[in-house]
Amino acid sequence: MMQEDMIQILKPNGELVDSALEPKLSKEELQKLYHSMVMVRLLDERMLMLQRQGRIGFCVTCLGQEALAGSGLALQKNDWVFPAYREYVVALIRGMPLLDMMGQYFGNELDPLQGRQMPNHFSHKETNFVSISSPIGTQLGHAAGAAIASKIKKDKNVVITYCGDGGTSSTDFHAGLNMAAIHQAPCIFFCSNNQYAISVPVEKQTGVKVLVDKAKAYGMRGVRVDGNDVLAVYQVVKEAADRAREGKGPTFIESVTFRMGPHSSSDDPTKYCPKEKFEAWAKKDPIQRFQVYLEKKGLWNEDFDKKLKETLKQEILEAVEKVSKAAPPKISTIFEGVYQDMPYHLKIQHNELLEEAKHKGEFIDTSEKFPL
Ligand SMILES: Cc1ncc(C[n+]2csc(CCOP(=O)(O)OP(=O)(O)O)c2C)c(N)n1
Repeated sequence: MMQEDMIQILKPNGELVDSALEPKLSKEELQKLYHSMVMVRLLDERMLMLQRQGRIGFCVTCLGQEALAGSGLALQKNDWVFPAYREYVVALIRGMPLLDMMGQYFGNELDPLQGRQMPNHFSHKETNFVSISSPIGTQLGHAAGAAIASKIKKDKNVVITYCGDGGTSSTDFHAGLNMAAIHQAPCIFFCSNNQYAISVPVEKQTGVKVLVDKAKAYGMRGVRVDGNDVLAVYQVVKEAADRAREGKGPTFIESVTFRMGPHSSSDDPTKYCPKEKFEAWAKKDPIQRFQVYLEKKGLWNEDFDKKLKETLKQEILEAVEKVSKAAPPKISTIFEGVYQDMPYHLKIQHNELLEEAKHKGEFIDTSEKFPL
């Protein structure tokens, strides 16, 4: 496949490439897409700010990759998501509450994970959003396994998993795609080719010209899509999910996009990425492109946008306000959550920890707050 080949429904200027390709989405679905894309952009800006202020330890952003929302909308409620770390817009659009997300950033008693994961490594049971993997690629094998299980159980659930361009060079990429293809499992491998794996550009990452060609090696259907076109992302994932549900096997999707921010709050992209690249990709912004489409449909104007952003910013500020005041997780939580009934050796360790902390004067409070 050539580099310029990719499925596109909206041109970078927001016009339809061909009206016959336009997905039949309701007004509510289009609004849901826009709402989640704007929400995640505002959330990213705020969280990066809080990290710089030292109020949270770490964050990853999805700046420029908000069209990932389309993949979340294309799934059904009981489908499973095995994410990398940039796809929390998928969790948002599938219904993960903002307060749970905020709790996870702060890692306190309002964190559903009680501070056991790195910040920004969400998981949400109710929406089948499995814990974000930090080690590159591990989620691909987990997803293949879950998809094989779904096939055996005949439950018609589809599994989607995500990785970056760097993720396609991992050993788990091979293991995951190979297993899913052998078993014709209902699995979608969604690769966001955002051009960099931290500081390594994609051309130094792999010998192939386009990542979608890797699908061929596994005898898997491959699709290349404009990753800044939310309608195209929705459409290719919907098709892949329909095929998977009908027993037609897995699909590998290369979504061509660009990371418009740092790799994480610990990175400075100006050290390795020429500013011309940022300028060129800014013209393909997924949110602006979608705005033009929505405006033509009578679903967007500047006044509406201003009000929406004010409302969402307020929602974020209220969540920050509420969560940042919460207490640390209870110290007993380090011993809970693994076994249904705490085994005796953990009970001993638990009591020893309380005693030792008391002895050192670190805390004597039996409300069992972490001595942080
Ligand atoms: C197995 C493993 N090796 C190295 C790392 C360190 N690391 C974290 S993110 C990253 C780059 C990943 O790039 P890519 O897959 O393209 O995803 P992106 O961050 O661009 O979304 C690396 C090397 C890791 N987390 N796990």
